Amino acid sequence: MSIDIGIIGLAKSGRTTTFNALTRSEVDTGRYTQEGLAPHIGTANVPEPRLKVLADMLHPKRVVPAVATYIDVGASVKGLVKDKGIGGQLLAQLSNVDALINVVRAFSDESIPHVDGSLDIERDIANMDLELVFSDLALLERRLERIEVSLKGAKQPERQGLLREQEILMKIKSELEKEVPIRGLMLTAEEARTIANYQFLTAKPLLVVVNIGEDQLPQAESLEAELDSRYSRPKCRLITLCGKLEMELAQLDDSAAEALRAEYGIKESGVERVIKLSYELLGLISFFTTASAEVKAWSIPSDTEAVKAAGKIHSDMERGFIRAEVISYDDLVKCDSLSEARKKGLLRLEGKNYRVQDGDIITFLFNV
Ligand SMILES: Nc1nc2c(ncn2[C@@H]2O[C@H](COP(=O)(O)OP(=O)(O)O)[C@@H](O)[C@H]2O)c(=O)[nH]1
Ligand SMILES: [Mg+2]
Repeated sequence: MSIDIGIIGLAKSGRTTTFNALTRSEVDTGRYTQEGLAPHIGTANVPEPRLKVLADMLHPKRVVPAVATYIDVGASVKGLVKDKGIGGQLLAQLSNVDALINVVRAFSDESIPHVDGSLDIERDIANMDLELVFSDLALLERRLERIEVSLKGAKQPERQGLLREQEILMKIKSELEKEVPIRGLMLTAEEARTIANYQFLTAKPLLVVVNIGEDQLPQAESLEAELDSRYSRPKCRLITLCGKLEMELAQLDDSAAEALRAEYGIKESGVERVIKLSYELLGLISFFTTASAEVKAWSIPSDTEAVKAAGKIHSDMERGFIRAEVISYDDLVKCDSLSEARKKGLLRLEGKNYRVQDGDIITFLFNV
């Protein structure tokens, strides 16, 4: 089960271009995608420099990075609620993702008119935020209506539960009406549990990708800093990315890409930054396994219990979990090999409830 990230944005903002860059795909860009068409789905390796260090030390047959899945839903999210279009397929696709990327156009190109007539980054960001709020409000209202109906025939204790849910939803509704996204609310555990099933769009972490043109590259950093400071909000980040150039870079092999990046004076791969930021927003950490001559990276939410981490690899491992043999990345690197670490007694045995730490190298012991 990988992490799914949905790409939204206005038409012609560069969603498919960004998707291609992230997933090294070669989907046609510049085509008007119609509602109802299948989304583009692709995966990207999660950048993890420690994986290479481990591979150099352990000489595995295979090195397997964690992957993130990106979904370019295609159809414009604008007017989702009005046309009821979002009610169907688009909302279904979006409600299942773990985080959203909103691609906002900053590049200018007269041959590609902006769908709203003019370039305005902040307007586009605000409009999308509003669309997501509208979508959640529509969902909330439908649920509230159903609660009303159920309440008519409900007896205790079902009645009690419905009233409590109604109360929580009303509270969230009043915040949404003030245009406060759910991700910005401090929810109690009970409130969070109640709304978890609805997959509200404004509850998902949001990464705003400002798609700049090649000519804007020299200002990329200052533009990002300026917009980010004005747009800083909980569980939201903003980044500038030259989608078109990153898409070209993604089609090259690593050394050619590096050379071209140097030519443009780009220090770090923009695509890698996007993937890393989405991971940070989701609060994910990495752990590693080294079984079967494979070094593998896995991503899990921080504070995950060992038994759940095992389940990420295989449900049998979760069910038959006995213990985990764990060493931290730093300890292993100091020892230079697992056998040396074992000699020094640095491998710990941990139980089901051990909270996996970022960088742990783990061998799960289980029986089925
Ligand atoms: N000049 C320029 N054109 C771009 C850039 N990013 C995307 N485009 C172009 O904008 C058009 C729409 O891009 P596309 O990714 O298909 O947008 P989508 O409708 O949001 O999926 C295509 O012709 C792209 O080549 C950019 O950074 N600079
Ligand atoms: Mg597209």
